[in-house]
Amino acid sequence: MLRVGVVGTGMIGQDHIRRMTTVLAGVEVAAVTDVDAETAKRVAEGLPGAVVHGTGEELIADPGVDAVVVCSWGPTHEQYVLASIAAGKPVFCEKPLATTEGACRRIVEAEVAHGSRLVQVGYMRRYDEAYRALKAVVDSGRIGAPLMMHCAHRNASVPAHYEKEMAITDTAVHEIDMVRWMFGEEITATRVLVPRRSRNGGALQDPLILVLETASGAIVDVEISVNIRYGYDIRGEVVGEEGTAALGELTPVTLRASRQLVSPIPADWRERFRRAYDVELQEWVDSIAGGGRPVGPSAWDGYAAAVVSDASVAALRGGSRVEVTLMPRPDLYADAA
Ligand code: NAD
Ligand code: ISE
Repeated sequence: MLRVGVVGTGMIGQDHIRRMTTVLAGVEVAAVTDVDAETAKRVAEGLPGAVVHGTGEELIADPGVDAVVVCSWGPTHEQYVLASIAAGKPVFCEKPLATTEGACRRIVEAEVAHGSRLVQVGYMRRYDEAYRALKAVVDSGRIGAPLMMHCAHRNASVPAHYEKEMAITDTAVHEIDMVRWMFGEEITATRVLVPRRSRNGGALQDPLILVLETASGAIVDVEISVNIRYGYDIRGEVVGEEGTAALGELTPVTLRASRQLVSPIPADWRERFRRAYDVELQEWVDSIAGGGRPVGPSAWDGYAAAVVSDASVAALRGGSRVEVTLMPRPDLYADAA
């Protein structure tokens, strides 16, 4: 049984604890911590035998913790991932790996110095049935060479602590990672278009459109809306030389009544990606059980997404096209996307 310690017991921390304790096999939650000690204590009440630690560092050092799941705010990820690597413990870090290129680079360098993979990043779209089916079509060649992709990432609302640039660093990073994986190549340049502001977005610049260029010359547009009100809506359509392929509508039932066609829309990411998170974490547990290495999205993937994210923030601030340059990829990540 893999004994996991969870750092950060907010929304996704609690959701991952629920799945590790009631859905997945071969894993138990042995320890939790949160800067909000009351939240950690309350969450631990539902976890018989789990220890509540005062800090993430104490949790990581606990000999009763075999592996770490980091679910705290993005800017705090670096310290916990670096501490896990220093302790030689596998660490699943929710996205983004860290919020800046520099922080991700330090993580990559620490893992390379360690000499084997310990880090996996929570880019769960790679585990989603619809995204996997879309990639299978693209890889099959059935629509010819991919030329463009149109994406929309719409949140009904976002928490009060969500700041302007998080539309890129916390939300669009999902598409940034997905595009690298879907197209099997790096993103080489980015621009950000700024439409008229939604009155639902308060001080946020909402919506935004990212325009990403890939190494082969494909162009991907990504609409980011974070106060769309009507639900959580994730879209993607790849345009190829011979056809197009799009993420399917995921609803299990559509209702025709009263002269209307009705199908439900997920409330948020927990509902839309429920199964993807299950598969992602079960595969992570299975990969590291018995001393194995993680095989999912790596620190390199987290680094590459952060470089594009930083470039997009610069493009948003400066209003121009920004080129993306990655450092040479270390051999440790030779099989990365
Ligand atoms: P949240 O605010 O609900 O929870 C974060 C928790 O971390 C809070 O309880 C907070 O007190 C705690 N925290 C903050 N700083 C800390 C620190 N230094 N040490 C320990 N705990 C600390 O936020 P959330 O929505 O659960 O997001 C958490 C992370 O998960 C973010 O990185 C976010 O991007 C990511 N996330 C990923 C997905 C996904 O689809 N993969 C979905 C939601 C959130
Ligand atoms: C959140 O952190 C997530 O990762 C969700 O998947 C995303 O839709 C949301 O915009 C982020 O804030």
